[in-house]
Amino acid sequence: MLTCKDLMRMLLSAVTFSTLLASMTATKFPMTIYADELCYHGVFLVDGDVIIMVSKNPTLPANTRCSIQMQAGTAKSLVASIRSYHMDSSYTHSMDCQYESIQLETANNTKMLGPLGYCKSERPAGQYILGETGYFSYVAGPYSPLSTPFVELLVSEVYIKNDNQGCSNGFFNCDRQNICVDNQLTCNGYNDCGNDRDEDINCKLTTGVIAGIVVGGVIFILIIVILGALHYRHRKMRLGYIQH
Ligand SMILES: [Ca+2]
Repeated sequence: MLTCKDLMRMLLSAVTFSTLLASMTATKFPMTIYADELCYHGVFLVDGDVIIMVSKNPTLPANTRCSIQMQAGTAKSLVASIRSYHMDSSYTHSMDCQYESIQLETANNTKMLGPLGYCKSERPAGQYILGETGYFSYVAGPYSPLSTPFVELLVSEVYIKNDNQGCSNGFFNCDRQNICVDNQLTCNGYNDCGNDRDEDINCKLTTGVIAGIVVGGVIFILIIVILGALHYRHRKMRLGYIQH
């Protein structure tokens, strides 16, 4: 018959096993930073991935110019994509980008969003490979913008592998432009690969593992409760028998 010590041992084993599984599937979520809080204040190191927005303030003054430098780790590269985008001036001044614009730039001054920056009404599609160092900038012209643009930029630190080689240990193969992302960036809800592969294949497995842990945990607790109740009933009956 199971004793209390046996039950405690089983409980500890289950907790250890769950912790081990959780550590094996550790996921890293991006922090959000606001560009205007970092303008011209040096380099921002991207560790994993990060969400960059223009500002927390609902409105920005005219003649605002803000540029932030983003840096990947040694031998790594940065890739950037715009998840959400809305710029009021796009709808009121569609002639050019003199009133307001955003830009993504590489260290050798390649302007990813066009020579004059970007200010159209549609979200810029695609993912841009910036290299080890990249820049994000926001410019407002001589008129105050109606409201701060809603730009949600995802910047991910990746590693570009050689052709016909696999990714190094700890990295996930995006199957796109030789990009490998850290395993911790898979299944975090953010499209770091640029083709959603990091949010597709393994996530089903992770969801299954988590569901298995939850179901297993519930069954385990039920067994403990039932055994406890049976043990209590048996003891009570035994005491009653001795008293008679
Ligand atoms: Ca991801």
